[in-house]
Amino acid sequence: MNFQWYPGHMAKAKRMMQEDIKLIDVVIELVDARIPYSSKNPDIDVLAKNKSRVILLNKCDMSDQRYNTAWKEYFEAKGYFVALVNSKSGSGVKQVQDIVNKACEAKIERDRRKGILNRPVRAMIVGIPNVGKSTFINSFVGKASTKTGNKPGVTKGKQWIRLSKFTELLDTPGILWPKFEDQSVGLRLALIGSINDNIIDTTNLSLELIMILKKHYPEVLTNRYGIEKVEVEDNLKGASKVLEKIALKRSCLLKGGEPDMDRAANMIIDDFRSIKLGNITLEFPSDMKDKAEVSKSNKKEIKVNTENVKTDIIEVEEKTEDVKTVEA
Ligand SMILES: Nc1nc2c(ncn2[C@@H]2O[C@H](COP(=O)(O)OP(=O)(O)OP(=O)(O)O)[C@@H](O)[C@H]2O)c(=O)[nH]1
Ligand SMILES: [Mg+2]
Repeated sequence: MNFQWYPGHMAKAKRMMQEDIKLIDVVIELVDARIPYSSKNPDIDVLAKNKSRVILLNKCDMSDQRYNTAWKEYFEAKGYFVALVNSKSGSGVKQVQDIVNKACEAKIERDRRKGILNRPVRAMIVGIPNVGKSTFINSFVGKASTKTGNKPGVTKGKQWIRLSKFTELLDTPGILWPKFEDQSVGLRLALIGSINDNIIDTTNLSLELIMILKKHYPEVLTNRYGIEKVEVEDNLKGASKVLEKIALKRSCLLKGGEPDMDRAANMIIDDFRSIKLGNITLEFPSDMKDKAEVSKSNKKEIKVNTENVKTDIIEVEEKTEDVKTVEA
């Protein structure tokens, strides 16, 4: 069975963004540098059609430095203005103003010709849940202006923030899209924490992670879990054998001495999320050319705990627009 997570507040947020897009000059989309492809919402391309586009590869402190530049170049080649940022520490955030100015050069010139001087650039900050939109805004603005938190769905309504007389930002709730064509996209989104954990089977999640580690970071399995090169197939069954070995090595055992797969799965996912496995990127620009084929071969069985799905539907608080002025 496939899983999706598109609770009511996301559909509502999308409608709200469709209304606001008229006011916007530039759309700044945050993606997660560990999964730049899977964390890029295809719905934003439709929403932001004909707008200047900026992509920020956020959380670049958690991803593998060796692939950060390759991903930057990948998106630049597609016509986006791109920056690598760590919104938490603020590293790389300063350059974003220059990038926004560059992305809006044509608009500023059009305004100038019409005699409009210094109309602020309006930027909409978009991205999937938990990608770091509010953290980025706080870092960009230089003080806490919007609420953040390490779980998806913290921002529920929209919020305008005036950065300076030249720039206004619109923070938006994180949105996903109604259907993941490629189920590995959903699993990767879950691995980085952008999908509510209680709708996902953690064992399947850990198997996706193990398959990637086995292929691209085998040394991590050896160094952290003492798993030497194992001759197993490159599929779920093979990954499951590796998980079993991890459970045994780490003494994750059930009462009868059997490996406790659930506990081992949770441990490896936590280790990944808390960077105990090191800086890991889960997908690579070089794989993108085969993406169509990969999607076809990746249709997997994924168990879903549907009982909890309903509880994820959270209503958006209908707020009046709240403009905060922050000195730049
Ligand atoms: N390491 C690291 N953590 C980050 C970075 N940016 C954000 N975070 C963390 O990621 C978590 C989510 O950040 P938020 O800013 O609340 O994310 P959001 O995109 O606004 O989330 P929603 O409002 O739920 O859609 C928080 O725990 C942040 O501290 C970053 O660049 N590096
Ligand atoms: Mg937020």
